[in-house]
Amino acid sequence: MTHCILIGAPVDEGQRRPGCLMGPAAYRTAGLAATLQALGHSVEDRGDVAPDAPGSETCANPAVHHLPEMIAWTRALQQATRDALPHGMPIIMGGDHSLALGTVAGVAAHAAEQGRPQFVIWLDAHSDFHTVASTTSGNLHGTPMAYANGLDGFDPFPPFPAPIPGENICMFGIRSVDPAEHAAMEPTEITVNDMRVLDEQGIVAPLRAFLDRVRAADGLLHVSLDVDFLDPSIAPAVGTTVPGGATFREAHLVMELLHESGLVTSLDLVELNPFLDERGRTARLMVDLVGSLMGRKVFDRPTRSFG
Ligand code: B3U
Ligand code: MN
Ligand code: MN
Repeated sequence: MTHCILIGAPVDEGQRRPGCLMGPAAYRTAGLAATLQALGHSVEDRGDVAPDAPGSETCANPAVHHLPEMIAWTRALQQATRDALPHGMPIIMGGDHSLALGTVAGVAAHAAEQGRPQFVIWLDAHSDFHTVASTTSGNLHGTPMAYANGLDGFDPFPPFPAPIPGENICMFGIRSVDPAEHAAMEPTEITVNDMRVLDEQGIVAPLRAFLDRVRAADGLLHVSLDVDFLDPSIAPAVGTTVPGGATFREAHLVMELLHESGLVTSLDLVELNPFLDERGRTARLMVDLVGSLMGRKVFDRPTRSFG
């Protein structure tokens, strides 16, 4: 049984399509808390994070928008995530993916305090490996992985508390990478399981290989689930749909394997834009995936056999 701590992060400023700020309300409406309770977990909803008033930071890249707002969110979400971790498993209900600038900073700070290594699984169509300096869209939801990996080019942001080494980062579902991100990832040890890898090897072998490393290192594991990891045919409520994503079964299998590992210590749910949804189906799918991550299954495999 896990104590689940729901944290609303209605962040909309990391991209240009309004609506992600309605995400936390959609997860509550779709029954996230009841789903967790039905699985035997306790749930505490800490409400929505409210950042301090933005400052007046600037940067050299003219494309970047909402920089002071993003810095304020990053500070507030780092604190909220860090505060929650000693008490249970934070589940951050976004909000666009820029919220991970703060949440991953929070988990990394906590892990450093515990003297344990931090690992991250990034489930996303995108690598989100731009810096504030390299982004051409100016959308800071495309930057949190580079921040977490300790790259330069985040000047106006607070320094990342304990940069996460590339060996501890694993990306799944990747199918859209900009040239600057590609160049920046080249020298790193990040495991990039793009769709080609998943088509050839499936989900199980690459995921188990990474989870074995987390277990061997006694690491903490943060999962960041972007709606666009999923194929747009099953998850339309996202601003940046990319064809060829994970199927319904692949996504549930990822979640089931993560549950079986017993290693997950924190979770982001990001990029849900309820304004683009079809009668709540994407919100409900995301809640169902959290159900699988937290232990919902048809039968317990080791004790059941029909063969
Ligand atoms: N890499 C592009 C596109 C993008 C990144 N994350 C999302 N879209 N959701 C960019 O704007 O940085
Ligand atoms: Mn993303
Ligand atoms: Mn994405």
